[in-house]
Amino acid sequence: MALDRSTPNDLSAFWMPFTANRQFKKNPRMFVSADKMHYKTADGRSVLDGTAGLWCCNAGHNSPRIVEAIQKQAGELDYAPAFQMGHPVAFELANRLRDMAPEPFEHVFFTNSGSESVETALKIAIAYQRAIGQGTRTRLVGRERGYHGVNFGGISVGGIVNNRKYFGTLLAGVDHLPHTHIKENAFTRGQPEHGAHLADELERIVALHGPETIAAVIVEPMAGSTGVLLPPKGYLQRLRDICTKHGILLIFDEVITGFGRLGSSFAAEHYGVMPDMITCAKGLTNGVIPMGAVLATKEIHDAFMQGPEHMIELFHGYTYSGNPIASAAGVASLETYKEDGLFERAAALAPYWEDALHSLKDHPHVIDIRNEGLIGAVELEPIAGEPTKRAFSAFLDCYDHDCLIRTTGDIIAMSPPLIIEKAHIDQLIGTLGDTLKRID
Ligand code: PXG
Repeated sequence: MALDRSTPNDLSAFWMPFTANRQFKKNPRMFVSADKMHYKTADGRSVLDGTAGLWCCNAGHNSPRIVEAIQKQAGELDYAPAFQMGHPVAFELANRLRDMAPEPFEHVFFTNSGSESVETALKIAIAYQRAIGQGTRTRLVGRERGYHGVNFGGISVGGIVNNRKYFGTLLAGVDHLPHTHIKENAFTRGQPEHGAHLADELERIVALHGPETIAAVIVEPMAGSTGVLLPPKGYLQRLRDICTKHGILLIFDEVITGFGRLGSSFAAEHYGVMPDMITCAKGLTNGVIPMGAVLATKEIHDAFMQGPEHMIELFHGYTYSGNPIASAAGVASLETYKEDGLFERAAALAPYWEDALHSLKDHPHVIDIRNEGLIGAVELEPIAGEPTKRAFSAFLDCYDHDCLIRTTGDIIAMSPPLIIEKAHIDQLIGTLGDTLKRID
């Protein structure tokens, strides 16, 4: 008998991630299938995906090359040991990723998520400094309102209070830059004018501890999770210059901004500022199979390639690093992005997206609108004494009207698949506009 997937009868066992579990289980919102720009709900509605899942399904859903590649790989080589053994697909994906990435990135370390990519990059940074005789460099610098996943390294360098305060002492030796979200920039289209000087705070941290204690700075070039906070013009270059001056590695966490979201392969290319490492995940496999990666320069990689050849050079890795099926999904995803010209498509649609978003300026509750590439945020005035409630109401109302959006605090964030059509943009923004008029 066919399994009826539409009506699970017991929701209690699954402790859902980053979810209001009790609220959800009283009024479940279930997706049972997806194709291209739409999810199908358990009650048969078609919901427009305004978020590419969780910023990951850049090629849309049920993308044929990816589906086929996974099916084929599962029947050919399902799993191979990841340590001291190889298989061709992981090497192929690493090569394709290198070819797609900006020039300095020649080496790829595979992980299974954005969080693991962050832990991996932080560990490589500290170990690299030690390998080049800079073993006193163990401090890490993150940024307020930064999101770098949910593992201990990531929440330590991250700057989201609720993700940190419940979980004990975290990593020692971490400092935070100020975030770049300043009021003067409200309603800016694209990169804001004000705030490059906020990068100079790094000089203050360097002066406080001494440059010889700092291994790396990690930032999202554009902070996605905390509500689409854009880098002010000149900010990233200033960070780069200060890091270079003091021998500090710069890591861009591109888990969201990678794979076309801003209209180019990575934000590093989009903003024309090169870090020393890039972390990525999500769009690497179109979100279909868990996988992440760290891209490193030749300089970083080669620093480890010393000592006896039979010795492991980096004591780090995961059972599923470069998993065959994930690698096959990755190869097919990168092929799809390239063959279908999706990064160029995102860049071409960005002005239409920007105009549509900013048409919401005079709608009720709206206090700021931000955009870059195919990312958009609409910030709402919080209800006094009840933060997050207004945006959550907007999320529920949009869902009831067949559109999926995301919220963080009182900010609505949207990041549609790069295959979106203008008519879908009209529907998404039109629905959100109606929602803003309906909610309290
Ligand atoms: N770094 C960045 C910049 C991210 O955005 C992670 C690391 C962690 O990735 P994993 O794969 O471990 O979840 C992320 C993830 C949202 C949202 O709604 C954002 C993320 C995940 C889920 C929801 O903004 N970002």
